[in-house]
Amino acid sequence: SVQIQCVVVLLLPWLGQCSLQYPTDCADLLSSGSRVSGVYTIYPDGVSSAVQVYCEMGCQDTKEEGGWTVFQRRVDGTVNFIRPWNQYKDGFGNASSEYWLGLESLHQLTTNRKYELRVDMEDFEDNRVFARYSSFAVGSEKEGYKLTVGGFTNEGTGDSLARHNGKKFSTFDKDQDSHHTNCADIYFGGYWYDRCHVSNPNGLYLWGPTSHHAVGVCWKAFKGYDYSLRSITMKIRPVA
Ligand SMILES: [Ca+2]
Repeated sequence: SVQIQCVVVLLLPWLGQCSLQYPTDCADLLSSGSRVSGVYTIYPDGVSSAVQVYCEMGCQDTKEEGGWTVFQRRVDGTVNFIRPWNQYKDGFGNASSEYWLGLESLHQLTTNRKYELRVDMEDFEDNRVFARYSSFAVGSEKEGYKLTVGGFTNEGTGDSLARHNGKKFSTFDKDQDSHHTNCADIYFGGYWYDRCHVSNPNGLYLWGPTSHHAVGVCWKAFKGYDYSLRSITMKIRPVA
C-alpha cells in the first residue's frame, strides 16, 4: 500500500497531501512514509487536536521496530515535572527532550485504537532495558484518567506497573490515590498513584543512587526505590 500511496503522491500531489494531513499517531506517520525518528505533529482526535510528539521510527539495519508514539520522557532533568493537574491534563515540556504528552491526548489515542506500551530505561552504568505491556489505555477525565494496563513481558526491568492498573491519576492539587495522604505531594510526580507506588517515572531527577527514599525517577523492580534513573521513556504503538 506504501507503493500505491507513492504513485498517488506523484500523480496527484494534492490528494496525497490530504491523505497525510491528520495522522492519529506515529504509527500512521510511519505507514505513510515517515521513517526518521523525531518530532512530529499528530492529531489524536481530529483537526483541532494537534499536538507535538517524539516519534521513534525504528531502524531497518538493526530490525528495531518503529511507529512508537512517545508520551513521557526523562533524559537530563531539564524539565520540572512537579506540575498541577491542568498541566498533566494538557501536556508540558518539549517533545525534542523531556516532556509529558498529556492525559487528554492519551485518552483520545487509546479510546480510538488498542495500544501496547513499552517503557525503556537506562541507569548510569549504561544498562539499557525495557518492559513491555500488551495493553495500555487511559480513561476519560470523568473516570479520573484511570490507567488500564496488562500483559507484562519482562525485557530486563521486572514489572513495576501492574500494581498501578485501575488507578486514577493524581497530582499535588488533585488527590485521587488510595492512600490517606496525598502521594503526589510526598513523591513529587503526577502519576497513577496507588498507596503509593512501585514506580515513579515523573518523580525528581536525582542522578543515580539517592538517600531520598522513592522520590526519584525510580522503577522498583529494576533499581529499587533509592535509585533515580538516567533516562526513562514511555511509548505506545497500536496493536493489530
Ligand atoms: Ca489520598
